[in-house]
Amino acid sequence: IWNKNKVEKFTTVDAFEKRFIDHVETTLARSIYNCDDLAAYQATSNSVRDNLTLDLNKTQQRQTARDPKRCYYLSLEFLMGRALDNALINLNLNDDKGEPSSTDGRKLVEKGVHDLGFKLEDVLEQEPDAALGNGGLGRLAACFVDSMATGDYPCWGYGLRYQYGIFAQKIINGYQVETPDYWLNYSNPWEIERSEIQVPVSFYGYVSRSDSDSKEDDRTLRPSEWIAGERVIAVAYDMPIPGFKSNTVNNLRLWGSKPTTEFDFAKFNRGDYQNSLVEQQRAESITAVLYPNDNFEQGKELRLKQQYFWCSASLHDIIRRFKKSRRPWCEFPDQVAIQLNDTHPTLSVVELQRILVDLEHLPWGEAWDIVTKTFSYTNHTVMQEALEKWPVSLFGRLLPRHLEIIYDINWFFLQSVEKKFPHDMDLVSRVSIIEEGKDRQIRMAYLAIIGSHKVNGVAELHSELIKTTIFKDFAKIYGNDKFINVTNGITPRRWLRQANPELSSLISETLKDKGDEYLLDMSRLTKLSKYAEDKKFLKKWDDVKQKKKLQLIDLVEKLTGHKLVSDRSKIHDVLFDIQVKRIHEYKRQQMNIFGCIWRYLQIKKMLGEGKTIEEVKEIYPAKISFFGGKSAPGYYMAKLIIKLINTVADVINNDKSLDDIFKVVFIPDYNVSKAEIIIPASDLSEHISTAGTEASGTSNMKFVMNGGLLIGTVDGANVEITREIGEDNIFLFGNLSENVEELRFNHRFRKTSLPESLNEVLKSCVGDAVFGNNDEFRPLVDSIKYQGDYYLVSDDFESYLGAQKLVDEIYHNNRNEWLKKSILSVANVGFFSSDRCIQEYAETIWNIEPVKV
Ligand code: DL6
Repeated sequence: IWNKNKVEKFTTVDAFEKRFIDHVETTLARSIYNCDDLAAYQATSNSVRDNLTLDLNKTQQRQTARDPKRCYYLSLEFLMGRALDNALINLNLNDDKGEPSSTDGRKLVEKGVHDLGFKLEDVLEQEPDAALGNGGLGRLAACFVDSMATGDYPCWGYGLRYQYGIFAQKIINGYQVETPDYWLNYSNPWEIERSEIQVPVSFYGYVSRSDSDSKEDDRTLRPSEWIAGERVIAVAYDMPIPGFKSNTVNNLRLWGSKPTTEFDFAKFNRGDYQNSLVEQQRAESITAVLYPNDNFEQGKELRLKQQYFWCSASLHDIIRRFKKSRRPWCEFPDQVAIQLNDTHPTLSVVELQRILVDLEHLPWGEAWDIVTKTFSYTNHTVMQEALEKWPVSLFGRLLPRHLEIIYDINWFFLQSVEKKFPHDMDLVSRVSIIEEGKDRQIRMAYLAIIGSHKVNGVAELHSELIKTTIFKDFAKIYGNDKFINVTNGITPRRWLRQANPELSSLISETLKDKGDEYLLDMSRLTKLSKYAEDKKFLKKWDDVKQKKKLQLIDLVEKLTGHKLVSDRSKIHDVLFDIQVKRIHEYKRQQMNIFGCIWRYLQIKKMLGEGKTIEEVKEIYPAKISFFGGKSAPGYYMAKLIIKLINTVADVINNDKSLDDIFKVVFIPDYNVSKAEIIIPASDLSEHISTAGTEASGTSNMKFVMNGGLLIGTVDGANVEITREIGEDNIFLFGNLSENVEELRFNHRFRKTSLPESLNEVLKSCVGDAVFGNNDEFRPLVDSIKYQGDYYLVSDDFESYLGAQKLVDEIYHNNRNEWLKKSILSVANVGFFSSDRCIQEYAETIWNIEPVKV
């Protein structure tokens, strides 16, 4: 009976339409006559999800049968964006085995939706972003799960199902105002609630040890019992992750918290309803919100609770799966690889050791050997303020047994260091997991390094820097084998095919690649080089860009309600210069806006000298500078930068004398779905961090993939981008990372003077000057003039202006040269596919292989 009535995937337009109507009438309980765009989105998503779920089940059965080594990617953030369009692109309409079907799933659904009276575009617009991340780290995780499925790797992601994602940003009077992002408002068709998968997670309490166990000398070797004080339940929510042209659908398991069924009946019985519910609300609060900081750690108890909740539930799940195959524990690392996405999941190292020693009764050494062979750790930042530390007091109260285990891990580790470097007691104290002081702290990065067999940075320069700066001592202790580099990547399915269907079709048409195979094998793009001087092709390439620029104009006009350009037919002459990313002093949006101010002041000077607008345009051709990005809510300087950008925009955009030759725009609420419109529209994008501060950057890769040129410092992945696309095709400027220390020293202890250009700009930002705004921006100005200019704006400003001048010249005087650079950049961007990156992780760190049909 089961076989006869097997549920089938839809593989034809008719079958899709039938499935759609079924969902409208049953799942949504609506009539087809009362079906709006939102209902159409939900019915389409549910129909597509049915297909994915069937493939998810098959993938899991296949993997269970073959029992390969699997990898689990633990990330506190997965910045997925919208799911439907991506699912359509990756939709595999093949029924069962073998090669995935060649039918274009997206076209099929588009036709079905159209037959039913809707436009796919409008339907797609209904979906809220799954914004469960802050920025780079979370979006990287989202690209990775796409590539894992595409490469048929047996990998799962584990994260948290926050009810509120990253806040929505409103700009009111030029200031950022945060509003909650309740993304689950209309239910989420992309998740499968597994109410049967419930894992209890404990907190607080004390450690119990029998008398015979409490001997000082061997306490570490004995299991202990943790008598917990609070218990909550982790419930699994699964998101199917389809691969592109693959039969694999992997799983992203997100945990939601809920109370145990134990209820404070006494309080309830007394009529104290409010308090009887407190415990329940406390349990639910664990996964209520995403912490909105990136590159900064705050030691908040709820955050530590989130981390343990997630690590404990995930490990429990991983172990349950491992135990099914009845292998001995020593085979655990042959079956399981766990990647720590930054230090946030480091508690899982301790939790695994606890489970093995306390619950499975393995000897300490044997357990630790298993642990270190299982874990590996990716570092995403060298910024001191982002390195996670937890006060010992807080930690010990929440996780008393884990604190003991950390002490013991530390004790064994420090012994081994002492043995290896007997005369270097300073080294021993420097590498301790416990930072001594008034308020003792646990250094999570040290724990992650000690508990892992591999540690990687995310771009070559970054991986070198961690070995010579923050983890220098560890590089000395462990040697070069443990510290490796895996340069980041991005998925071309979302960032080229989905974000830029126009460019994608031009590429497939030019490469005669009907099946879009280049999205899997990006080396095929190199064939585009031969068209870099072909006039007809240049025209087509340029047409795509202009179309994307108009789409961005539409978006901005819709969001701000203001007309941005008066004559759309002239857009071809206007250079779109874009900087979109989190707002941070190290990313130097302030330098960009100072550059805008400089441009404005120069234009005004020329006009004041009686030059005509045409004459001005010869030197400062038409340009729009776009900014976008969120600041952490408590980051004062970043918020001031947003206000400055909006203040400058206000003055410039309202200055009629400029006759539209220069505009500045702040795009509110930058997120993944807006990025998909913004990035393809760039002529130029800015990646201008102080050298040595940006670990990699990934938007740089996205812009290049869409034919935008970069202006940037020699930092993060800009270095490898330059190598791949050629230094003639990128506008590099500024000091190198090896000079940063000396420059900072000079600012602090010697007098360094500001360049005249910057002086002039800063003067216009204080007091009652044109951008002064009652001296509001004084702290920004002072940080450069009097407080050491930590981010070296003054050292790089002149060379930044120089690079911008070159940009203007080439864009306006030699458009074909510009287009050639753009084509050559796309032709050589293949290295930055996350497929390459995941393959490197799989081969060099995880030691896993694809599981194909
Ligand atoms: O590795 C992904 C991404 C890098 O591209 C960025 O350069 C880096 O800033 C970012 N880091 C974070 C937060 N880091 N921490 N902790 O998002 O990672």
